[in-house]
Amino acid sequence: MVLGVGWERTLVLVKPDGVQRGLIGEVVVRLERRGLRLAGIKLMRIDGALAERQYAEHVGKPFYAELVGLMTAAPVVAMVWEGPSAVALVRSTMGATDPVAAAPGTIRGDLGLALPANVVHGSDSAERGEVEVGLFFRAEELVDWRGALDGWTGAGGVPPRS
Ligand code: IDP
Ligand code: MG
Repeated sequence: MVLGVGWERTLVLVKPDGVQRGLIGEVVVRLERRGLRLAGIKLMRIDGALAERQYAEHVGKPFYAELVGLMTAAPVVAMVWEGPSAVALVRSTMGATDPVAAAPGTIRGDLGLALPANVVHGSDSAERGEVEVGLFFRAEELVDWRGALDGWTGAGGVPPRS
């Protein structure tokens, strides 16, 4: 897959609390409207081994068991979103980790109540995005396509004259 200059890929999860609360569409529509491009999506369960790899940086922290308990309690929707500065765009759309601190207008600030439940995950760097995409998706599960509106979002150079 060849990404444009400055393009990044990020793993987004609608977490089990978001799936159970019927918020899958709510998350997807907010990312679509930013102009990001969806490259892969699936409903799946996370087992203990995958949870440990996904959250390796948090092993040993006081909330780790609670976090893994949440992430394995019900299905998640795993997605790959790509675009220029995709990581930062997703992080700002999600809002701060703790719903109490997340600004209104963000997913967590509008829809979250209390940790560890905060509706959504997004990779925290482009490097981590590549790792996490590889944890959740095989290459053949990702689709390489062009958005018809990319010229109008700034994602694809100058738009055609109309
Ligand atoms: P992030 O999801 O915004 O990147 P991280 O610090 O990477 O936040 O934490 C991963 C996840 O662990 C959070 O999204 C949340 O579900 C959970 N978590 C983080 N800090 C706490 C806490 O203090 N108590 C309970 N759960 C937490
Ligand atoms: Mg994180």
